[in-house]
Amino acid sequence: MKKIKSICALVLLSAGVLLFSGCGKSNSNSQNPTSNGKTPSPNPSVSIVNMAYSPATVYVTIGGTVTWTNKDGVTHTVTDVGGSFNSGDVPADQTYRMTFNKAGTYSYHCTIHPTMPTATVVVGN
Ligand SMILES: [Cu+2]
Repeated sequence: MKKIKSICALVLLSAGVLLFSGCGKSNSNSQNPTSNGKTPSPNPSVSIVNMAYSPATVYVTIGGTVTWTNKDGVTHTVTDVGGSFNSGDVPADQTYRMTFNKAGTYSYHCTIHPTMPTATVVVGN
């Protein structure tokens, strides 16, 4: 009788562990929908070079700061398409910093050069 009880306990325990690990998996997916497998950094950098933002997508933690450095010989801007931020003119060799306190995906572009590809900041922990 004692043996049967302990086997039952073992079976219940294993079922519990299986259920728990299953939950953990789906939780981590839903809690981290923005990073797409990328680890967000608290202080990622973007170069503006050859008329493009590189990398085209950066992943930043909530409360983190992105630094853009203009490595082209001409002035660019870092301008959110949705209007959340705008660097104004960033001349050659100058930097622009923006701190992101709200999770989300921000598309930005250069208002001086409409042909430059739009780039993205993904904010999430
Ligand atoms: Cu530009």
